[in-house]
Amino acid sequence: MKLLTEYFGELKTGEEVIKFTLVNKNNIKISFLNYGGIIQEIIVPDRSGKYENIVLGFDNIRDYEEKSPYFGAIVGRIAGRISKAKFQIDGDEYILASNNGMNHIHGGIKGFDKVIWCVKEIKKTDYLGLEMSYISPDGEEGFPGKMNVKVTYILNNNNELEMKFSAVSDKKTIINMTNHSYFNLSGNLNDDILNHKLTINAAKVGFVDEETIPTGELVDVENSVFDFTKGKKIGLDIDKKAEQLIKCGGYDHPFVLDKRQAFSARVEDEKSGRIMDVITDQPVVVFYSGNQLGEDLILSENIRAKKRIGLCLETQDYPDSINQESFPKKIYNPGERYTACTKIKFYTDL
Ligand code: G6D
Repeated sequence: MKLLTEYFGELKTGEEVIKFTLVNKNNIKISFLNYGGIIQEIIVPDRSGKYENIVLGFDNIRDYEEKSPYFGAIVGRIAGRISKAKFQIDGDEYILASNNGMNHIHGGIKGFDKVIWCVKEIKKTDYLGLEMSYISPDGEEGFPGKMNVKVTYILNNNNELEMKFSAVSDKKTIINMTNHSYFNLSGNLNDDILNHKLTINAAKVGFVDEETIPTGELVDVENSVFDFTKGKKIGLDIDKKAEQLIKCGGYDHPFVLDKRQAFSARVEDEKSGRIMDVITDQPVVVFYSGNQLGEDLILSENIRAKKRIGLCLETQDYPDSINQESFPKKIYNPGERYTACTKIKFYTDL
């Protein structure tokens, strides 16, 4: 087990960005930045033992600052969209940044993805980790309450990455965090994700409107383009003339997870043999098929991005729940701790 640190660059503010790399006994390597708590690289083997990167990212800080569609980032205070960029708690209205049309997305102009996190290294015999902490001031991005936030990343020798989120505020508030990594198991982006076989253990999917705001409808997936219960290639139905897929240019939907299953989602790449299992304590996963990725982005290793070159499985609470009558909503009282945990296991089909 090794924990390496190296200088990665400087923000425009002059703040230093450090890259932390965790290496386990099987030589699985995961790199993180103190900027945005970003997962910058995940290096895992294919069935023949070839180690390659399986997440989208940049190799310089300026691109992360200026061009990133949340590559690998911690997202918060609220993952997803808040309709009309406002919400109420006990009759008080809170106005957020409208940074996605009329709506708010992913914590605002300077969400958790764009702050410097304080990093504490964790070194144990059978795992390594990083404890990242940030104090979000009262009113930051329009959200109430001074909030102590902590994200702990753990890499163990079972080739599992565990992500634990925790936050406590001194005022009544809302919080719903996730990690926004884009995965591509082909390795070094050799292929897009359309041949990846995806399983999502979810019987219902949330429909969205033309601004990708939930309509409040939770619809059975059975025999629909949203049915991933038995595993299917992402490319099988993605371009079908289904109204919801046309609206989002692919998948960009919240799936309500069936908690009785051993895993929440599984991604398999037949060609490389790589598999990843996602297990979460959160009720929802947003599957986003990288519909808006474009060829304007030059990624690490000088690879040009393209539509659907990466997929996101954003585990979280119900999106926009504070504004959705039909969704369970959670308002945190002062001192009440928010927690969320998602584990990703990397292995091959050998
Ligand atoms: C698009 O709608 C999608 C979001 O879900 C995603 O997080 C973002 O691109 C990066 O807006």
